Amino acid sequence: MTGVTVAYFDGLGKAEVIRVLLTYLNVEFKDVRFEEIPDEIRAKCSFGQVPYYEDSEVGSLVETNAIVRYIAAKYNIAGKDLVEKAKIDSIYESTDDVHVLHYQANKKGDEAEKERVRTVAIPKFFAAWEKLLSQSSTKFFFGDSITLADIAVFRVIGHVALFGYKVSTTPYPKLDALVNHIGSLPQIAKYISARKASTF
Ligand SMILES: N[C@@H](CCC(=O)N[C@@H](CS)C(=O)NCC(=O)O)C(=O)O
Repeated sequence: MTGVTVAYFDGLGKAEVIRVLLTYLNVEFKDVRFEEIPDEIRAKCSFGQVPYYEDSEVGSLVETNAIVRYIAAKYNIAGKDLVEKAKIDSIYESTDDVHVLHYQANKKGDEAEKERVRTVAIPKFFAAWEKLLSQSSTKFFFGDSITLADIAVFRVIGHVALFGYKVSTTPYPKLDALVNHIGSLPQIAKYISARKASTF
């Protein structure tokens, strides 16, 4: 087993955080996409679900958050010590909350609920991230380089914006600067501009 593979449905969904993370890290990966989970991939998915990840070290790995934590740890962007790791993990989980908020609101299809998510629920997370960034002496959540926290926040803001939850970062200057910084990294800018439209 050589190289890195990410396998998922042909959309952003749960795999996109993994793809964006690997892109940031300049890790080349085979981006396998399908309409139905192929039998040979399902057979390697312990719980019958994707995203599916593999590399020569871990072999097969499933569960989005486990994959993300593994990659972040492997490439040293998970935090420098126990406390920083926990804080980064906490921010990562908050991005999952935002992902779930937009997903559930769209699934429910209730316009008032969508409006509440767009104007109240998501901005609360933006304000919280801004506050955390304000406590940092750098433009990143922790230390003087990008960690999983920065990438995960960048990813989810761009992700929900594609599905009806475009919330401006302008009122949050540190968050705005972070998102612009990551978005202008050559590998990320290239990936985002080439990313094909997705319905989920
Ligand atoms: N907790 C899992 C959930 C994975 C999951 O629900 N995957 C869905 C797609 S988003 C799936 O594989 N559905 C197809 C199936 O269950 O057959 C994770 O985060 O990876």
